[in-house]
Amino acid sequence: MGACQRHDWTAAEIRALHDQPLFELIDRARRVHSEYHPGNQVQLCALLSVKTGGCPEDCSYCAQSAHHPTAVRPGPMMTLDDVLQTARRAKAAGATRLCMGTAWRQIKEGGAFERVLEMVRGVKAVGLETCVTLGMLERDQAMRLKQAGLDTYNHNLDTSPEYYPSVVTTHRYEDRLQTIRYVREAGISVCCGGIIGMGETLDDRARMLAELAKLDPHPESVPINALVPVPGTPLAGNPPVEPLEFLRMIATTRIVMPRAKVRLSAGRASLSREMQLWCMYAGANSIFYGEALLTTLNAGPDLDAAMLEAAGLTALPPAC
Ligand code: SAM
Ligand code: DTB
Ligand code: SF4
Repeated sequence: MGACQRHDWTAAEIRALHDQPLFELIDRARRVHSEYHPGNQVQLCALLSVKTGGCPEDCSYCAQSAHHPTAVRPGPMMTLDDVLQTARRAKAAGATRLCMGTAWRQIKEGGAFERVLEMVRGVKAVGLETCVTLGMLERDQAMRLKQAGLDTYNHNLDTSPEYYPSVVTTHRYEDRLQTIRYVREAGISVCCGGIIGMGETLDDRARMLAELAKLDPHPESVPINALVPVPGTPLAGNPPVEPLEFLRMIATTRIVMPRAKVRLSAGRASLSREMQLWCMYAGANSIFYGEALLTTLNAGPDLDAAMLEAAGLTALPPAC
């Protein structure tokens, strides 16, 4: 069990894991997965953009940045009623968690944050785990989210510290880490991962995993996103991520952070269902479940339910 929370993984070690012959990588990841996550269960998380577009940040992958001429138009914040209706529908469709996102640089005090707190209380009362992703926050805001019943906060490191400034210039890697510290201190579980396919090297991917593994404890969930190239963003023309690279990244994440839920996240819809199942075999045990991600399409619950059934996988019950 000593290896279950190693925080001193070097990028070179991770790179060596990642680059080993594929079947050896998959075998090792599968052994870790079976030991720490027996039972063929997959967490089904619904995702909802409660405040879309017009974000002041310049993240070069993002459809919602006001810096990029994308098709996304800034919209008003959703009403509590509409969110609760979505939550009830997501629950009926089989989701166990609702993750609510806002296109904010950071949380600001005022009506919008108060409404998010109501959303957290309301979604919890519907019987779903709650997760929000609201950008940067302060210590007391994390405390207030915790008091409202928030289970998890998503805030990704997204890439390596070295590559981050090539992707985002309006905030720093250190800002991301500080937010994660506040979330942890408030006793909220941490969902933190990244994106592949933004032009980073394999060493950057390894360094990102090393940064994630430095977090003590490891993040409770680690979303691995493949870039969804959004027209109008600077990364719109990036070549698609090779499915086998997605698989290697998932397997490596599983080995480095054995206890984490590894989420096969954005980009999943462009994988065949066989490749999605290989990713689950090699360590993914969580997916976004529903018609849409934030501004782009997801695989859809009907296809997903059929895929899970075909493989004898079942939904992980909610922890709350
Ligand atoms: N504004 C908040 C923030 O940046 O943390 C929350 C919303 S932001 C859209 C959440 C995460 O979605 C990002 O950190 C990134 O990992 C992921 N994401 C956004 N656009 C993406 C894209 N086009 N492809 C893959 N992942 C993406
Ligand atoms: C995460 O790591 N991926 C999700 C969630 N956390 C908030 C977002 C994916 C967004 C994909 C692009 C879009 O739909 O705009
Ligand atoms: Fe998109 Fe979040 Fe960056 Fe804003 S802070 S541009 S919503 S990823």
